[in-house]
Amino acid sequence: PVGLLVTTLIGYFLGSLPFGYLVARAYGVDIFKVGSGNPGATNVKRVLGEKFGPKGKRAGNLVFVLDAVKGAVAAAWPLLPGIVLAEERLLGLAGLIAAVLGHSFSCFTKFKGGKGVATAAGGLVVLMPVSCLVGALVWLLTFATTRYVSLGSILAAVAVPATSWFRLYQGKTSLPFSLVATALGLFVIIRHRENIKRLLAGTETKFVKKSPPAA
Ligand code: NKO
Repeated sequence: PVGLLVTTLIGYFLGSLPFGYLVARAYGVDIFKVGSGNPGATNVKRVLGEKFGPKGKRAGNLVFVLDAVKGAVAAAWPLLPGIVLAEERLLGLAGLIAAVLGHSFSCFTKFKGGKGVATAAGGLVVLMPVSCLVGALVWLLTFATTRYVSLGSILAAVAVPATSWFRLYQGKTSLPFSLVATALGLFVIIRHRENIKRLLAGTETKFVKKSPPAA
């Protein structure tokens, strides 16, 4: 129980680190007030890319890396050799859930936050690499064909638990992993509810490469 408490608190703290907000603020932008209003990598890249060009786009990529790394660290540290916390492997799952909740309800930004995609992906790389790989492929394929980042995230959030349940059926994973994959998937989908409304209404923003102005 002490292990669970410590893992959860550290996970929540790491997840709360508001990298999207901080990186945008370094460029003088309040990310909660522009674009989709989401402090995630997509909106930072969208908004800073428009204002500052390639440098701004790189800032968006940096937010993805930082948000993913905090999820990975929250999930991985309880599993490091030499760290003896009673329930061991399952604690990584608790750390990841706490990190995603921290990311979305950050104690540093008045309990506002992002949609949890990058943070979940970082933790899943560590804890469920196969399901994560399938999710990433679904994300890439969806984005490449539709240019909707949000739809990619939503379908990845279906693919990750689906893969995990299939692996449970194959005897290659255990129930807690499939349950956590399902919880994370549902959470990510619920966080995209405004995107879902826009997708259905046909008003969701596509992530388009700006073509250079005609000569
Ligand atoms: O601003 O509302 P917006 O259009 O920004 O943003 C919607 C977007 C929010 O998410 C992000 C993070 C972008 C990360 C993209 C990398 C995707 C790698 C996919 C790995 C699959 C893991 C899915 C985990 C679900 C449980 O969606």
